[in-house]
Amino acid sequence: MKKLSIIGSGVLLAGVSSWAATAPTIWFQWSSGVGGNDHWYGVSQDADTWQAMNNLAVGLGYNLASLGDSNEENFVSNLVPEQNAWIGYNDILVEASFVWSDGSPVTYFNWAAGEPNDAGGEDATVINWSGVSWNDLPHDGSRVQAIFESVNNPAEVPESSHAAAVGGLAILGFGIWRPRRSRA
Ligand SMILES: [Ca+2]
Ligand SMILES: [Ca+2]
Repeated sequence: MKKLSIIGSGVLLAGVSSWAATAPTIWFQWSSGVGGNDHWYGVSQDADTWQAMNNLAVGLGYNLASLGDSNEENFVSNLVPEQNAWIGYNDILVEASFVWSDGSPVTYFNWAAGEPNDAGGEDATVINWSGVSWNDLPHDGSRVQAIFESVNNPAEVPESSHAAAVGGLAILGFGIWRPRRSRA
């Protein structure tokens, strides 16, 4: 009996530890050459709550994706084929009044039949629900991957930071070099 309960907690812990709000490692530009807005989009590596994903995005200087029309949704949907994923659309502040977390005007939505239903209190939105529609889910309960959107490519290191990093390495190299010389 005791052994069984230990195995049970081990499984539970393994499950919990797999949730993490993680930044994308690859970003894709929806280029103006194909009718896009030149913004960059990326998918979280792991699944977590809408709230955790939104906090991560804001902390890193971008946002959960906001979708202005079906073309933008098609582009984003193809980054996570057939998987539910968070976007910025939410009614956390005022029930039944959905807004984009990045402040974009609401010009488009694509709810599945019967959604949003706020079932038991649902204030955040996933895409690719039952095909390619949207569903509202609990923003601090359900855990899926998230799609982020950034005006600039977050993977690119700004020139000023790059110069500072190179300068720092040069100083470090000099500091290591000198003691060796003085001992010789
Ligand atoms: Ca709601
Ligand atoms: Ca729902």
